[in-house]
Amino acid sequence: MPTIETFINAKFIGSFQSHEELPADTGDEIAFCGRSNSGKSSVINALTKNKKLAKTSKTPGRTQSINLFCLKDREEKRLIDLPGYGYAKVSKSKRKEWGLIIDEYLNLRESLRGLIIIMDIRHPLKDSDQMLINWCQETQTPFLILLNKSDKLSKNQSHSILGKIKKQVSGPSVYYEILTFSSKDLVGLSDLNRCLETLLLI
Ligand SMILES: Nc1nc2c(ncn2[C@@H]2O[C@H](COP(=O)(O)OP(=O)(O)OP(=O)(O)O)[C@@H](O)[C@H]2O)c(=O)[nH]1
Ligand SMILES: [Mg+2]
Repeated sequence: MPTIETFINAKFIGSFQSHEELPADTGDEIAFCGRSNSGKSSVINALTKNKKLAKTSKTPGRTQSINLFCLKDREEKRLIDLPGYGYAKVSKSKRKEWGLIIDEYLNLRESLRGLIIIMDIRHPLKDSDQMLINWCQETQTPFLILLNKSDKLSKNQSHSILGKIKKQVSGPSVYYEILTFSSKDLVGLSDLNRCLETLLLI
């Protein structure tokens, strides 16, 4: 399959409020997670070349449930848009609820094959990001870190942050990569395609 075509025309399956509501736990899934407003939904739209597929917003807290998408013609291969964590302005009870949704998804979903951890390159590696990385290392779950919104910085600045993050993220051997990315100008898109194909299609 030609790299750039794989994720185009992905389809929306549905939006689910909890782990119990999710469709059958068979096939393979890659979950997009990270802090609120880091650009998880935008990355899915960049990847699938469909700006309307996952709902995005300037206001953090847009994605409030687990949203499932499947590849065109391959319904058993799915992309998962998770709610964001760490957004201080939503109520404590909402934050707890979203945290629970994410925790349950990560810990109970058998189809999960890897995580795409998305950070705003200007605010990388917050505690919650580090917790996700630790979880991946402990559970031997492959992960890919996208330092998103790199269009907001110069190439030099982005490169230097990439170098720093690479030094800070190390640990037990599990497949991982770290890329600078921009869902606005599509920097890193072909590398994202390549990594996702490795995680999802092999
Ligand atoms: N400049 C720039 N803006 C971006 C980029 N990616 C996303 N954004 C913007 O960041 C805001 C948040 O994007 P979303 O994709 O909704 O972020 P999210 O992580 O899904 O947010 P929640 O669902 O609220 O957790 C939107 O205004 C996007 O247009 C990027 O690469 N560059
Ligand atoms: Mg979102």
